[in-house]
Amino acid sequence: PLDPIPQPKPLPVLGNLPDLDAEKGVFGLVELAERYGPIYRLELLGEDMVVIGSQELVDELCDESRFDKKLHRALRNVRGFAGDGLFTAETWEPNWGRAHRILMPAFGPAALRGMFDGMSDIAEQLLLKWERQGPEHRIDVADDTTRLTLDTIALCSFGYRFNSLYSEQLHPFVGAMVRSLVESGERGRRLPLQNRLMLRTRHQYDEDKRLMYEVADQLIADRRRRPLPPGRHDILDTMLQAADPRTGERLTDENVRYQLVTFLIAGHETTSGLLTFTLYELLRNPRVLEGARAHVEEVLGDRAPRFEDLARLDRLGRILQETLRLWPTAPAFAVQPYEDTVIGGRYPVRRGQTLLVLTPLLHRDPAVWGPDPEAFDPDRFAFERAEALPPNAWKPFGNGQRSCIGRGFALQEATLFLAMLLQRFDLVLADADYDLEIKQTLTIKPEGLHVYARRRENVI
Ligand code: MNH
Repeated sequence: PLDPIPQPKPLPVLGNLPDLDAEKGVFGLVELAERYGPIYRLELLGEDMVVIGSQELVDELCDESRFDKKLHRALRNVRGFAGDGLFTAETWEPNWGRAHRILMPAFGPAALRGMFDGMSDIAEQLLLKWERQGPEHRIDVADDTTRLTLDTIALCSFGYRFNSLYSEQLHPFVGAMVRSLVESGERGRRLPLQNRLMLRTRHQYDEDKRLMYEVADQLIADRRRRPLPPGRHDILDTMLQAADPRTGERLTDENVRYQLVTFLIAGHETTSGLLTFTLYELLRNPRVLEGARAHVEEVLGDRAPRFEDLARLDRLGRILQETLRLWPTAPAFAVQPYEDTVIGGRYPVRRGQTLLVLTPLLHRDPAVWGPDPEAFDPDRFAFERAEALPPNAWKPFGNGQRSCIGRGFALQEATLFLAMLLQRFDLVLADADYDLEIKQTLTIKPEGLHVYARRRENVI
């Protein structure tokens, strides 16, 4: 017995566009689930999409023998500038497998250890800046963590210093990237004719793309001119030199350019969002904050963190996990069936159809997270409780072979920064009545969160 997938009644041409509150973005989709349930269908400007957000259904979709990543419309638009880089390549494209095999080890445990010093270097820059600005300076958290994560990914993977923490203006790459991401989202909400008529917007988009490629090509040219000293390696090196262990082939220069743009984008937007949401939650949950501080004091005392300490800072790890549960900064990913099939035992779906896993909804499934899924409780990830979670209940990094290559990198960077921050500063919310406001591009990030950082009395 098959059931149709619930769907709001579509209008001609516009389909379900009017059903969605565009202002609310991905949380508009979460709201629709209150009316239509954890699986519902939407037709949005020709894209037929099934939105899914229960653990039971998502667990089925995570079966890689039946489902592959889908480049949904927003990702196809990102592909307009990220080309066939890892994030926006189809799984069947030879360049995906090639880059996947070449780059996976470059983000493995051994490589992450080698990046520790670079991460400390940039974290130190930001904390020093906060110290020097003094306790009365309003810190724009999202802005400063964006500088932190952009500089960190560029230094650790390409040996390049954007020096964002030493300049008033963010590097032009960031502006170009944010505008392009916003535009690739908006394009998906406009009719094709509208898109063609918006000449100024198209011109800006082309300009931004040109600028991002210029930055990437410059990094490649610089490295060719000045190779790293013998015995040293980084990700850029691996991209330019390593051969695919399966085929012996190397990445083309064009593909390396796309990978650079991809890593710069994927490598900082999400992590700065994670750090901003984490500070937001810590400030709202003083007991968790105090617990975290005590934990850092116990593990580190007043000395600078070392690589070996990271594994022992497990409470910080759980705080990050819980933050990613409520605020998964890359808030959706899509899969498609290899063949026409039935999901949940009763809903027919077609080969190639977009099945959008809505992570903020999945992460609030009451069957998994209990009657109060909104409560911020890092102990949900304490050992025994984490063991008891059903499979695929927590997916902030996507699924399987197409999951995030930078997961270890992001968590290491965030843990280190958080530890150093808690060691040195007491944070105070600058606006006691701050209401969470979320800014969305492809990612989500709190907007307008300001804090004061007051130096604590210790030697570090
Ligand atoms: Mn990341 C894929 C989330 C940090 C580079 N990342 C994904 C996906 C999610 C994701 C979700 C899967 C997307 C999809 O299925 O369409 N990523 C995150 C989050 C953080 C993050 C929540 C930080 C927090 N990502 C990073 C960092 C890097 C990075 C840091 C780079 C260093 N991510 C990638 C790349 C992919 C990806 C590259 C694509 C991997 C592939 O498909 O082969």
